[in-house]
Amino acid sequence: MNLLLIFLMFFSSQGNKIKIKEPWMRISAEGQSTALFMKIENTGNIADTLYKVECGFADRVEIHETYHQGEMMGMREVPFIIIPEKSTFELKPRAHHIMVIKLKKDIKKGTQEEFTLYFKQAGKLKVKATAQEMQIQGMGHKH
Ligand SMILES: [Cu+2]
Repeated sequence: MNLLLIFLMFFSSQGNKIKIKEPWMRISAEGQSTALFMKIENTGNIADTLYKVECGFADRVEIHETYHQGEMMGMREVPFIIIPEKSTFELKPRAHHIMVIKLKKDIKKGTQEEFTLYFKQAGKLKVKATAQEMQIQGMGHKH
């Protein structure tokens, strides 16, 4: 059976089993980057995969993970995040996050911006994230 057909079968049988909770992003300025965080709850009986994120106000959006190398902490792009069935995956500072690179405008505290998330099973989901100050000290986010 071809992959597209399998995809369509899952798509039609799954319904909306993915719930996005508490989406927020770090305040930032035009020309710089920010990061988007949220909890992704999968209430379905099969795993789902987040493989792409888009927004209309940045040059590029990537899915990132952080890693440790001795004393150093870095981050790198990953092609997707798998959310196992009946579980919640949390994107948070110092862990997985959505990197929003080269902003076309300032992201001020309290403003809301829309993102589109693409899941293999749940399809396309739109979320509105609220801009907040980063709570954790010493979090460097350099590109
Ligand atoms: Cu990053």
